[in-house]
Amino acid sequence: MTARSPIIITVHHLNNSRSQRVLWLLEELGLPYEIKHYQRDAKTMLAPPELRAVHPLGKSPVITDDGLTVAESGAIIEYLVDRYGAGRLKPAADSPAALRYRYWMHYAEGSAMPPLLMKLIFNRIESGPMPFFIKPIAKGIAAKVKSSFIQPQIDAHMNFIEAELAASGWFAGAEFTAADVQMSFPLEAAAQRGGASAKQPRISAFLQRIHARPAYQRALERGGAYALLG
Ligand SMILES: N[C@@H](CCC(=O)N[C@@H](CS)C(=O)NCC(=O)O)C(=O)O
Repeated sequence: MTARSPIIITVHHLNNSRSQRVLWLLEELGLPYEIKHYQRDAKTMLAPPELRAVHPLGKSPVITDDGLTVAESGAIIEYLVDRYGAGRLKPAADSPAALRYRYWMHYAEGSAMPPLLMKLIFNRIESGPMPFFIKPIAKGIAAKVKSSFIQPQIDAHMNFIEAELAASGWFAGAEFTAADVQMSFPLEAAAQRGGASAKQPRISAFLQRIHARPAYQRALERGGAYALLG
């Protein structure tokens, strides 16, 4: 009988990014892992080219494990929970919470993040360098797009999420699951970009609860500073 090789999951971790939630999940599951750190370019905020050697898109998070490379936060989270969770952090397959789990796992990146990303881009257009004679026009267009389209979209999502949290305070059923880990990033980004407000006390309470979890704290210690872009 040959001994099973020990698990060595490598998280290719970009500073101030979505990969923080993968570290958090690994801490929640108590799995051994190593971190390979990558720093954003200070000017463009893009990932360094080395990350493209791991995965062609060069985005974070991406993990390598047992000869596999897994990209895309939702796919990584589902892979880790399904392969190593032994039933933890996931509702039972035939329970009503299972569909909610799947829904939020997709919704986070598929629906919640696009308007938040647009807000980040348009904030940067407003504040970025440009010739003085274009600045008033560019700022006017950015402000108009934000107020007429982006912010109403974000408000609709935040109000929807606020209502959905009413049942238990968690996204998929009565218990904390990996869907809460996946949903943490859009809510942290919204809090940073002025999307979640005092009008959404359940979202604020959710963020406070997750930030107080020992596993979340340990992930911060291992991952280093985590300040989302505004
Ligand atoms: N939907 C993807 C998004 C990946 C993504 O855009 N990651 C950002 C970090 S939060 C990134 O790598 N940005 C740097 C770049 O695009 O160069 C996921 O959830 O994994």
